[in-house]
Amino acid sequence: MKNHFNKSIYFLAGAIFLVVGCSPKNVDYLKESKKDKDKRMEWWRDARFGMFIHWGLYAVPAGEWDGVNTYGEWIRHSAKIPLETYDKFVAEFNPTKFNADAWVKMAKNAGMKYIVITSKHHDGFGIFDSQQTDFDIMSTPFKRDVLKELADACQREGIKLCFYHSIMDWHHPDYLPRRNWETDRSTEGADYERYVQYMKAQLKELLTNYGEAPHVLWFDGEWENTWTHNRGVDLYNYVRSLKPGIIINNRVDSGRDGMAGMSDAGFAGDFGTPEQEIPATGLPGVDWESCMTMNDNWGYNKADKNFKSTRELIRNLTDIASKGGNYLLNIGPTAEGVFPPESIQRLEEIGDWMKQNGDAIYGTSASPFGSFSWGRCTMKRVGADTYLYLHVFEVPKDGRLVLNGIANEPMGPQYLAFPSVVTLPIHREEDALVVKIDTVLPDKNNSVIVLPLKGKPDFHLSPQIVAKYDLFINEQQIAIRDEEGDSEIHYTLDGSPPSLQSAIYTVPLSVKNTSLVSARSFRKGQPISGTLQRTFIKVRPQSASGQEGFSAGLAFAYYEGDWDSLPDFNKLQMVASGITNNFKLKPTNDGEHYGYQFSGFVKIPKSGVYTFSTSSDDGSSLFINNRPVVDNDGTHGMREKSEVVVLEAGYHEIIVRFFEKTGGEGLQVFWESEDFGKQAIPDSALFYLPGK
Ligand code: FHN
Repeated sequence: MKNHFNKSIYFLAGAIFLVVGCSPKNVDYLKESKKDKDKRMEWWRDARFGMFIHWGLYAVPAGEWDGVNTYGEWIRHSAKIPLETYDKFVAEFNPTKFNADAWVKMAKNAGMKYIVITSKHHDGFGIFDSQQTDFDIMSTPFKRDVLKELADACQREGIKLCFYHSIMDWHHPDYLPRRNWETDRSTEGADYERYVQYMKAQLKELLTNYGEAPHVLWFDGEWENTWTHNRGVDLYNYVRSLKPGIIINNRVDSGRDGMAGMSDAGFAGDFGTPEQEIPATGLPGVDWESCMTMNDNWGYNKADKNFKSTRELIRNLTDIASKGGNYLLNIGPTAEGVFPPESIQRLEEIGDWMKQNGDAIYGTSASPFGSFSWGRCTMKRVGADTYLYLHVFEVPKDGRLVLNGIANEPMGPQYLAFPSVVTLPIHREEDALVVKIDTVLPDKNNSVIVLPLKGKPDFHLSPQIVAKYDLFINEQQIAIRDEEGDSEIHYTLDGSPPSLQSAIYTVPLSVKNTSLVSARSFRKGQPISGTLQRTFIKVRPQSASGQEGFSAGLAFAYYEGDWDSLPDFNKLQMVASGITNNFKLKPTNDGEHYGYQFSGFVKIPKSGVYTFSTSSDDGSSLFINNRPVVDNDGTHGMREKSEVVVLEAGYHEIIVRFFEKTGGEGLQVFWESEDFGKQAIPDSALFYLPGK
């Protein structure tokens, strides 16, 4: 019987690689030209829609352990299953109903153009035949290389197969750090560099043994402190050196902004990876892909029946495409190798919609119009013309779809799913094209109207009213900007519609009272844009504390317990307390099931408008002067929430509450104002009252 986690196998593999390992050619692929990158990314940008598959040993327990049934692919860590116990799943993993063609056809029929599957998740188990370890599918009763079968099926069906590969590895003896509860698992002899060589050796297998696949390498688990920017850049170049045309996500490097998924410039990776969320607006010139579950788990959980409706899934796809992103929708197959029936049903229903409306998704770009109250808009060039796709979710009360700032001559709009000689009525109102629709929509999920426009886009968006906040204390400076230029901006401050007779904008305005600013662009005496309105409200700041005798630091109270949301700490038995110099977490238990309440004063340097934010895993909340400001509660990955308050210069009471259930953990507290950008609240701004 193969000993499928023989340590010596790992060390031997690592040593061999170190001696004979191929050192990647010294090409810095990050210096690639825009033209070359655009060519490499073209198929991915056109695809817009892909299937994520999380499948591995964790499908065997199917989310349940020790009477708890809320786990997913993190079960080994979240349920603190010892390695030896978890490894027993190897002997049970026998997905006899697995059929690569069936999986690929379900993805294809749903309108998905690519599949990203977990070659190895955090548990370290490979669903492919690796020569680097026996902790893979060839040690199970199944003994088939799933990735090979999927690669062949994808080749047959014209679907691009991609691999998700976790940098974090809870199984390999050289991976560090260990799970914080694995105190009995020695780190003696562990060599992280040797682990990196092992990971590279596996990646070389994945990059060279599966034909054209993988078309994308989707890294994950890059957030632990052993993984660094330098390692990320090196790994990016290593992968590209083996498959230069491959696409790599931004989780290859260490610059990702939590679940928002984007990285600052200078970090490696071809696209951002928002997770379980959709950016509020498009990110012009930035490639990104929102990955989401269909229910609440990535890996199969037999009890998780909280599946999103087909309508929500179609509207997510539409919202994402209208902002220029890709949608990676997840399936968690069972240990038998089949998709959950709820997933199959949704894939079929999405596929029905895509068969009629796929043109409004594939190859489209973000429309410049943003979101509408009635739905979304995507856009693509078709020959010399421009096609707008109006995705109607709800019929406006007046039945009018108003598209401001379009100078193009329209051709006949039609429902994409029901092309007919009858076109929908359309007319021009100054700068706007107006499409009239009936009160009954042909598709309850999303009715798409194609609106062909002659020539290349000739749009003129409303001017931007530029000011950081909508609130002010005494006076608000307002700039009005027309990005397209070659126009005259007219504005009003009383909410009336701007006209040629209204004031012309020449220099920044200053308002001293609550004002409704309206702005519109004109050219040669005619309006060429819609009207943008923005209200600026004059408010009184919250008064500062009149107390004195402050000392530098924050008071903290530390608690332990198992919560799914922030508890009322005042009703709990405190485990420890003291003074700290910032919102630092120093749990004294296993780093899970604990909470903090930080309290003190924040010194506001200047009366004004401030944004406070918390970024936390799990939940957190922030109060100023005992009023709730940020509610970032719940069990989730690192997630940021923010809110605006208006404060007088001086000391204001601040309370931050935080709890960690299991898994990742972290708390950051930020502030920003008119005078400075978002930053962690510095120690120098935090105080407490001794003896209070
Ligand atoms: O920890 C993983 C999680 O299991 C899942 O794979 C998601 C999907 O993107 N990524 C990480 C959480 O951010």
